[in-house]
Amino acid sequence: MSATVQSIAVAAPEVEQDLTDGFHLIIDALKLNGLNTIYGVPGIPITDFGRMAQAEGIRVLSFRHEQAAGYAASIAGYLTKKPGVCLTVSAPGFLNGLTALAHATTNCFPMILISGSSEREIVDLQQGDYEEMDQLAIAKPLCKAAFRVLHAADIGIAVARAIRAAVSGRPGGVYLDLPAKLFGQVMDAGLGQKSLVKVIDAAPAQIPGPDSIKRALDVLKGAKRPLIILGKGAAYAQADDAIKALVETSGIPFLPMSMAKGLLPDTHPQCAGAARSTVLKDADVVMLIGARLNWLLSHGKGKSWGDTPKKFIQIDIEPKEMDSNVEIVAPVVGDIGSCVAALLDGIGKGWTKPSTDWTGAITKKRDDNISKMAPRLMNNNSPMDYHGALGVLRTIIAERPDAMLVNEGANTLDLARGIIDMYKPRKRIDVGTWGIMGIGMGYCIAAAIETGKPVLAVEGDSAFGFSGMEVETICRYNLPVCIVVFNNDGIYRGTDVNPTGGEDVAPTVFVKGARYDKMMEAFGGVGVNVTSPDELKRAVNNAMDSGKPTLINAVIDPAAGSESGRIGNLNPQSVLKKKK
Ligand code: ADP
Ligand code: TPW
Ligand code: MG
Repeated sequence: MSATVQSIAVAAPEVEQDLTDGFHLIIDALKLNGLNTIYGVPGIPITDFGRMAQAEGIRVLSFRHEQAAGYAASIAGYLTKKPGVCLTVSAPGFLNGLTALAHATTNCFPMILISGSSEREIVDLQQGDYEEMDQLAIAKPLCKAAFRVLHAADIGIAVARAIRAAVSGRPGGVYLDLPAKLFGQVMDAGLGQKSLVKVIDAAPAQIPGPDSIKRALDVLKGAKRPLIILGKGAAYAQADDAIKALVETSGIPFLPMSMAKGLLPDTHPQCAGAARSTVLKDADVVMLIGARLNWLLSHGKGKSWGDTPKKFIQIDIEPKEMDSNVEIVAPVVGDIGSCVAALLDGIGKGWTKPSTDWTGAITKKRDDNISKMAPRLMNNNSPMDYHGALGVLRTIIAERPDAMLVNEGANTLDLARGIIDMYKPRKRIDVGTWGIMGIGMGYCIAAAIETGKPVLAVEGDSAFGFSGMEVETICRYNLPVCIVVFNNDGIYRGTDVNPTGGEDVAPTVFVKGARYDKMMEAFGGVGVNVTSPDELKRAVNNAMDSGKPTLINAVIDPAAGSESGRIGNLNPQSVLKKKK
């Protein structure tokens, strides 16, 4: 009897074919490749996709704006070496996410922007679909690669290509265009499963040529005043032990770029961070490790590099980076782990450390600068100046070196970078290559999610405003994020006046005495208003101990900042301006 029943049950599936669809295949492809977190904003045509992804165990974090979700994905890529995934709706959602995709590409962070889109036949005939836009064409010039998938059977390959493009070679942003109909397309489940690709060795080691290593070592050996500059590429590479060994074995002073701070502690005896202008001027050989000679290093020439002739050695995975601004006498092309290991190998044999004339001069300069700054960091002025407030945060990070530090603003950025020492790799994340405002809350969210560590965000009041609505997201997911808003009533300073005497305030000025802390309270988080460094210290420590979402409105003297922070030299000003 039971056999008869069974045979009927067995026969049935042969008739009713086992099916899968685009929704499931995309989810399966992401999961198969260890992409388990999505940052995005729901809507047509990806609402159900987000729901189903959550149901299948992917962490789906819903933001208030795609740009913040995109920035979160970009920094997730930086922190994990796996592409961060951002999911958006078509046209406007896509465009909102696109800024972050371009940012990821510019900063060499791996990221995949997945956007729903309209059907080709309507877009190409420009028939005016709901949120119609030729997204693929628009994305292409702004990212490393862009792909569109029209058939469910191609999803596996498309996701694999996107992952490889994002993480191999110089990392960057990839756009994946998914037209609405793709999600519902069905196919045989077995064939679907077979079509998925688990990417093997997505970012293969790139071994430098032995000649390039020998050339670099010869140049280094001929140096009297060598310097190593560590960039965020070195931090990204996660070759921390090899880099430490190279720096310490060679005895060469090092200068960390902003996000490379902490790769070796800023308090390391060889750290030249507090003697930056001296080492740039006086070094005769400079070895760049994962740092480009772009505007952040004055293009490798001009006044800040002084009169001493320089020879540059550059370690980078991107061959085209060599000679981009000045001649590189010893290009070393490869991944940083492999290049640094090879250099270390070569250095072992008969290496002489730099003279104490050079290292001693740097140490003296550094110690002088640090002791000159020390009293300013201890002031307890109210309203606060930047130094008093940052002196407190400097101590807090020294006591909590595992915390993630997010930083944006102008004065708030430049002064925090100089004052707050970092102790561990990849703890400081900031405005990056573009000096972009708006990364703040997205970075906080991704930093908390990806690292599980408490996050301290040091935010200019203007900078904070670009992504401020995401405090709701932070409260909703109950993330251990403490945001300190340096509230100086505006951009750079809150003291500008409208020269016409008209009713409008000056373009750089905000509402005076604004209370950003109330925004946090609106969503159930903790809001605190502080007016002195002592109060600030207490509030931040409370927040970091409790792990509760907290926003501290730190009242800063509106006259304390300077125009454009430390990069006023890049700010064009009319010589024809009327003198007051
Ligand atoms: P910073 O702003 O800190 O000076 P940049 O973003 O200008 O740093 O430079 C980072 C560089 O690191 C880029 O040129 C990029 O190609 C390179 N890079 C990124 N990852 C690696 C890696 N794994 N190996 C070698 N170079 C890398
Ligand atoms: C996307 C231009 C650079 S810095 C800044 C702006 C608007 C804000 C500075 O004020 P803040 O800091 O944050 O209050 P502080 O301490 O000096 O008062 N749009 C984008 N990126 C940039 N960089 C800008 C505008 C800018
Ligand atoms: Mg400000």
